[in-house]
Amino acid sequence: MNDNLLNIKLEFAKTAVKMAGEFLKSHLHDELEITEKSRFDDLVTNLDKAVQNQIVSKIGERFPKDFILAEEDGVRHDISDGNVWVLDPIDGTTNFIVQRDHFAVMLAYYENGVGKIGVILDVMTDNLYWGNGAETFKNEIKLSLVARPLRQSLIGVNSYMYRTNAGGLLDLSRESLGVRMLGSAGIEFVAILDGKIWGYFSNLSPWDYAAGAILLAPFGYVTTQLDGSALDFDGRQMMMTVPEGQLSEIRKFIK
Ligand code: 2AM
Ligand code: CA
Ligand code: CA
Ligand code: CA
Repeated sequence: MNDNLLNIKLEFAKTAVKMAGEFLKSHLHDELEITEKSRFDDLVTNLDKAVQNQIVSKIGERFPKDFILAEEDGVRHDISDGNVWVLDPIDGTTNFIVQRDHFAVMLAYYENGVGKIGVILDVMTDNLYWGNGAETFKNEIKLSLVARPLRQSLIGVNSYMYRTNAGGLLDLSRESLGVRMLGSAGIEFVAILDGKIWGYFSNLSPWDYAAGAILLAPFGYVTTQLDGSALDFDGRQMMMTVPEGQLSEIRKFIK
């Protein structure tokens, strides 16, 4: 696709995500309708669905031939087939419900499985992270990032994987300064971009990592399964986002 149309789509994505953030902030003190999905700790609110519906309608109006893969209500399309928007309307729903903080709106755009646009909004700080896979910006500032050695870093982990040493994560963590668990994949990805954590290990669905993978790519980060193979952008999988240059260190522990 030509660059001009991609730029139009990038601006569209930034605007749609920013409007979703304003919408959420304007409803921050509403009483939420909370529904259980697979379990008591897998929740969705009326506002997750409202944001998804708003962004899905906007994509449909503006780019009617494009497809959508989104978390709620079974909006599914194969990432490898054509122009696909990937949406997580509220990432960190539990944080949203309990803390009213540390949640994100995430939108990505892929063409035949190749990441072209990633946008993550940290709603309560108003920081918008966006990029095209070659460059990443935080608001108007172009980011640069050089990963520290693991022994001088913190790592973001999924609590279940950490306590069960899934894939060797507990062993790897002993080579770091410690672990952090933020409760939102999006907030973990932007914490890497801000240099606060070195990498992230979790068990995620495609809408959880689609935007973050694109935003980290310019800095030599890879987002893969624990064994280094490609994520399938289909079901939930154990994954990692780590500096490619340090893979040999990681391989001593993560399998
Ligand atoms: P979500 O809030 O959009 O569901 C921490 O729980 C992170 O893992 C969040 O980014 C959350 O995204 C994601 N996650 C993925 N699958 C989940 C599940 N079944 N239950 C809770 N969180 C899940
Ligand atoms: Ca969810
Ligand atoms: Ca999510
Ligand atoms: Ca979500």
